[in-house]
Amino acid sequence: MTSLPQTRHLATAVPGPRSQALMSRKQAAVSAGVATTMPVFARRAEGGIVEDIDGNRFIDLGSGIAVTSVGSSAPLVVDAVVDQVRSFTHTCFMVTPYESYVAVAEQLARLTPGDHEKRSALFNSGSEAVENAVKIARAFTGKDAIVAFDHAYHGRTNLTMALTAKNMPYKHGFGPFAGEVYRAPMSYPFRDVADVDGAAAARRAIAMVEAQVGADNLAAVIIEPIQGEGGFIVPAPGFLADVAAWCRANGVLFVADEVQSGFGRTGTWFAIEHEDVVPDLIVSAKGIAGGLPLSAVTGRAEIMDAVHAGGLGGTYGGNPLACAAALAVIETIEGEGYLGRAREIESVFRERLSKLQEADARIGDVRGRGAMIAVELVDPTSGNPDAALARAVAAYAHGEGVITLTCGTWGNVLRFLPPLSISDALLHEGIDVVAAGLEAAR
Ligand code: PLZ
Repeated sequence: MTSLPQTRHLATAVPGPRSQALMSRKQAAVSAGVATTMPVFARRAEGGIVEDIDGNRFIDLGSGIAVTSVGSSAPLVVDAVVDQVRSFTHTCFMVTPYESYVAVAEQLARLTPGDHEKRSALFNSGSEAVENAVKIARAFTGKDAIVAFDHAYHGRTNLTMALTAKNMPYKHGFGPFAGEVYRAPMSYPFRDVADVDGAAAARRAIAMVEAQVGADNLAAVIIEPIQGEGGFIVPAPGFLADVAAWCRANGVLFVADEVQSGFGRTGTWFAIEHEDVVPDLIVSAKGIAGGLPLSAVTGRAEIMDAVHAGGLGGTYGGNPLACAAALAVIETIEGEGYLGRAREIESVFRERLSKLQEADARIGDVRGRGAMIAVELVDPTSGNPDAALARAVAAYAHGEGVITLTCGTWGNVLRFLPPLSISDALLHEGIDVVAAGLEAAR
């Protein structure tokens, strides 16, 4: 197959006629509960480009929500999966195990923070891995309660909906939710008053947990080191370390949900490394397998081994195609120097977005790390979230051939999650379009 031209190209209006026709078929066949960000259907994707069925080529600033970090159909991933699919597609690791699952667990032990002995268990989705992290934490500690944070997103299954903060669209009408889940205040530098630094925000969260839950009842605290769906919120320096230290001192497990922030996206393998914190359990998914469904819980050996034999598993968890892909993703990230590339992408965004911010009071905040960067859009006079502006800029970008996503508790954050395989030229062009969208919305 010839490679996909790495250029933005509008062959038709967006959406084009083929996508419009497919959208009607979708409406007649797919649940209305499954909505799409973009009005177009994909045909191919590679590097920094997604091509639709009408021949439009979009600059990809989304990576399918932080999944195709090494690019879609990255060569090593394609080869590894093709080789595997010819050998066997599935045996079930719980029935007839295979080497690649073990090899992925070995790689996770090497790449996750901390030099203690580790074990992993593999699953299919981020939500499923988060659920299993909770199971493991409860089995090890013999305690029930779990603390999650304001603005958290941990998934759409029943237990992970309980952990997720935002009602619409994730929870609305779907209760009752799993019990023994408590919520603590997050460190949110842009919206916290000035004297709430990381240490103060940690004291605030810990005080709430001590008063309303109690360490003796608390199995684990789960947190995204950089919140994803909640608005790319980077907690103030020291917040994560102080919360983790309190957990350690009180027999509570510290669980890092790195489903979105992990696997090289922020310029380190895991975002928590920026804060020098070693979690007890760490959850990976999304970018781990280049688009094949795979997730993992990795943690201290004594915690992971506290579960009785047969207590963890699932038909497809650690599927051989997904494991082959994950090993190829790791090889690609290391071979291509993609951790460094993520940091370069951060500099490009920071420079451009900070310049835009200087001239535009609607850009309240520019934040994030590596190839996980966002702008929070506000009403310049009140500072209130401006979701309509975020929607308008995203819609403008979509129409001009750039895939952008929004996020945030109030929907007012434009987030950028390009594949690490994108070129600087495409990044700049994508940012140009976003800037034009901001101007058009004035
Ligand atoms: N934890 C931190 O970001 C998935 C969700 C998109 P799954 N985020 C994208 C949507 O609208 O469903 C996510 C995450 C964090 C857990 C999850 C859940 O991962 O693979 O979607 O189950």
